[in-house]
Amino acid sequence: MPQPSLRLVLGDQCSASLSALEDLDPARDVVLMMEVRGECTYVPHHPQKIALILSAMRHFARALRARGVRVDHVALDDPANTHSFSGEVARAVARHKPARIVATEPGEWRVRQEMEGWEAAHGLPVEIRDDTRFLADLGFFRRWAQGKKQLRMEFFYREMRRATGFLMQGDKPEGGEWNYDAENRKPLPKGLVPPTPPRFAPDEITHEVMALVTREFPAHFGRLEGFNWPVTAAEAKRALASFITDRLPRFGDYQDALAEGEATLFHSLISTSLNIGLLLPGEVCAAAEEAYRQGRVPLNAAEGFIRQILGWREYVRGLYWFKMPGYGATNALDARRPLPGFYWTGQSGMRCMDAAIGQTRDLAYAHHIQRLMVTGNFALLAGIDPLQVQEWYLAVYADAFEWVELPNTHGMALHADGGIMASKPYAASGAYINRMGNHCGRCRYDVKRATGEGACPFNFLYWDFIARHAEDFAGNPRMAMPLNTFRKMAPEKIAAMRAEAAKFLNATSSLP
Ligand code: FAD
Ligand code: DLZ
Ligand code: SF4
Repeated sequence: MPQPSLRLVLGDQCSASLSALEDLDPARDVVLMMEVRGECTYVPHHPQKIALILSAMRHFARALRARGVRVDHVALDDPANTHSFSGEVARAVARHKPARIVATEPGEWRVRQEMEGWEAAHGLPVEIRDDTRFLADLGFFRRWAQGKKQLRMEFFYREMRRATGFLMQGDKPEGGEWNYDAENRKPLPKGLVPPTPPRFAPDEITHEVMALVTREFPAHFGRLEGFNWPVTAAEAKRALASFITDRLPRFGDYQDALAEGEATLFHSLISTSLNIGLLLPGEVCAAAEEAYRQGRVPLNAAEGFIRQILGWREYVRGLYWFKMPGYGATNALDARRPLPGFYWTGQSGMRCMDAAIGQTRDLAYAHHIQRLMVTGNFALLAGIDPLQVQEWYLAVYADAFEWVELPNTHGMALHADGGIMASKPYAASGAYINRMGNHCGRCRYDVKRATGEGACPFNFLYWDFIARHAEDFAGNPRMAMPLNTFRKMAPEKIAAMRAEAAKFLNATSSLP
């Protein structure tokens, strides 16, 4: 019998078109899938994220076997499991005596490093193939980024529009503009109820995995009941279709809205499916464009949505690999405070924060504005240590993998990269949260006050942040407005807000 190729499929690689499966010979090769504790605990992942990955892996293994492929699937509760990728590859090499190992590049630097050690460890060729499930290969990003001082997503996105032809009329953008964001900043009007997303009832495999996760990871933050993520490509396609019909038409309008009791608004909820390979970005963009061309959705919605995938998603992935290793290690704003305990309890007393954290606990999901302008903004203003914030975001969201989580947290939310990703920090006072949502009306804090009894913490923390970094941002034209306002403020008012901020921040260390 000829020696097999050992083909690896990691938990976020559940795609039939995976490069590691190209040229697979079912009569000879073995696909290795490894459920390992190390990947479940290197940060304490939300139970829904672990269940999603394990269930998707088991469903994918079943689909491969149905095609006649030999799958060696190591279960989490297999007593012989070594619980690391390297340990399981070593055991599989001993079992199958392969001629070579074939993998697709992983989504995290640390795993890539691990893979690169296997050739020497086993005396076998290890072929690490490109991840072709993205629309831009890493060389395309590198060529675009090389030599540029600033790496702005908007310009990368235009290159991607030209390269792929999405929403183009010849060499011009559809409708004459590249970006319709000016139309996309509406709060949710009273009486408009967003449609309920579809339900994906757990099947036998998912139930089994949920029981396993409950048993194995009882202390991890997050609720498992109510698990509702697609775990197969067929389910993910249904999720996409329902989004395109029910929510995409208004996606653009309410993309930046925040609303009490509305966890998902008009968002797509497809990041988990994209990130573990149940959907491909090309099919998602094509579906949105088709709906626009058929007159089912307006251009501001189709463009705004396609930009998230073709622009932001591809851009952060390129940026991650372009800047690693070391991207996450900078701390440009010298933020040193520990992460307050209320990021885990959802009991800060700030209604906007507790809503975002509470739904994160229940759903392993928060939409972009909650992640960026509520929990991210708070961490930025309060000067929380980027490493601790990064770990939190990586642990608590079902869609979190370092290639996408790190640039969003470190670069976009915390400005800890010194402005590589964003030309100015996404810092905002309570006025922004009040304008975009309806949390403030029912909050114990007063969004109109910046000092004194009941003052909104986002207000005094905002001005404390500006005061701390006035020098750092002095040369940044995009910060001229807040800096001018700050310079015109009475020194006593600044002193009062800063004292309030210090008192509040010191108290947060003693909160749960
Ligand atoms: P929608 O709002 O419907 O957007 C559609 C799709 O566009 C998303 O599914 C996603 O694939 C893509 N997208 C949108 N914004 C971004 C972005 N900034 N970067 C990359 N892709 C984007 N996204 C993740 O997938 N994983 C993460 O770990 C993650 N961490 C984040 C951390 C912070 C601090 C911030 C500010 C953003 C983070 N994002 C992350 C980006 C974004 O918030 C999520 O992709 C989005 O909320 C997922 O929900 P959705 O599928 O309903 O998205
Ligand atoms: C996130 C995750 C978890 C929780 N568990 C597994 C697992 O048991 N087996 C596996 O192959 N992958 C898992 N993953 C996804 C990996 O962490 C992911 O493939 C790497 O971080 C690279 O992106
Ligand atoms: Fe958040 Fe301040 Fe509004 Fe309360 S008043 S919900 S803390 S912004």
